[in-house]
Amino acid sequence: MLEYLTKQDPEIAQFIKGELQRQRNNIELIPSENFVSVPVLEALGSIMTNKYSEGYSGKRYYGGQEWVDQIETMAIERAKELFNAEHVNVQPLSGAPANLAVYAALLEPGDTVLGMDLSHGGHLTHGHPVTFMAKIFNFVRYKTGEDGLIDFDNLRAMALEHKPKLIVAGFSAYSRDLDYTKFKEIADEVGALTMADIAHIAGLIAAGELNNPVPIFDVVSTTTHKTLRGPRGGMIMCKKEHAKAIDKAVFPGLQGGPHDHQIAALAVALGEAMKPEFKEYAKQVKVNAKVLCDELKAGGLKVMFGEITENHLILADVTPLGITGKIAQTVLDEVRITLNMNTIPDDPRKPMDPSGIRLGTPPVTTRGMKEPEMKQIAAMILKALKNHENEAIKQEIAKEVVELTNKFPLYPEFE
Ligand code: DSN
Repeated sequence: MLEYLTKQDPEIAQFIKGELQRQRNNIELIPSENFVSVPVLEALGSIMTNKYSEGYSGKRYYGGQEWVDQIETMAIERAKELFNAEHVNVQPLSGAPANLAVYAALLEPGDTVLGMDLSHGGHLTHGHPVTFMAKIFNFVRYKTGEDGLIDFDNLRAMALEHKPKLIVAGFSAYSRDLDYTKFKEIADEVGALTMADIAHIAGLIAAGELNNPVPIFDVVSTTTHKTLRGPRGGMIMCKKEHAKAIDKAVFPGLQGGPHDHQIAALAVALGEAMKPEFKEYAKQVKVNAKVLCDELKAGGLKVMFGEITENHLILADVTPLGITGKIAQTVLDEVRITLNMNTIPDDPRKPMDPSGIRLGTPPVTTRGMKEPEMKQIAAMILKALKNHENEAIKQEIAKEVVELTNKFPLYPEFE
């Protein structure tokens, strides 16, 4: 691996090799991460990075587009088929730019948007006050109820009161599936447009494992690198009537040249997502998450949102164990288990030292791990958290992690 880079720039090569070893020897549980295939890596690291191609297939501002056009068209066609979409734009550079493009396409400055509160599982780009978007648009945020489900009566009351131009459904830390028809009914009642952000769950939707908002909603945005297991990137799917506005918002509204290497890699990943193996993968992601969730709950963590997961992730309060999310993340880093600290709904603690942790199963499932490994991982997590000041026990767990990861080789193609 990295034959030429190692000769020319050994320091950078060494850092990349170090990261490969980290990925191999750690248990990766950050629910927004995954391990792409070697063919996806090949397309991503290809000469497609050299090309400029502002515009869209058949309508570009630069010459020499005969291969770029075919790649972008193929990515679009594959996405249309997978998600049952009328129109697809594969040029957004990632999830946040995709969401900004949707707002730019559908809204005027000052318009009101109803989105899910960040601490209840939403996302920064759905209107958190720290974002630039929140300066441009008037975001109002809805929450989940006591039962962990979205309180649709309250959502409807808020929609009637605030008269949003757009209602956003979607999340980055919510463990339940969504009933998109309910959002749509409320939006229709108040004359609002609908946007779903499926960044976390696109792969599970593509595989038919979760509800699909694409045929129902006006616009659906996503990243391409989470459960969809593609390169880092973004994608917008929409009804034909919004196609022109979305395309214009992405380019020339917000972006310049598309990242053609990224789009080529996305086309490869979408091709993989069409295969029966990917359906099996998505099913196992959910099964694994459920097992992990049940074991952590039995071990004393307070799982949010009705104490269950219906997708790939779990949000859990660790304070019942007498620790904070920050301590949990640090201790688990020490034993080679990687996840992230996270706020819980209406968290009394601050985001840099919150009450919870967020974890999920897409990467470990890609490695081939199944129910027995989830039980073992949950046991290791609980042991580490309950013995967070005991160095000897933490060392034992770190050793067990390496033994487990060695049984599920990652990128054996690379030395
Ligand atoms: N950073 C992504 C996540 O971890 O969920 C969302 O932006």
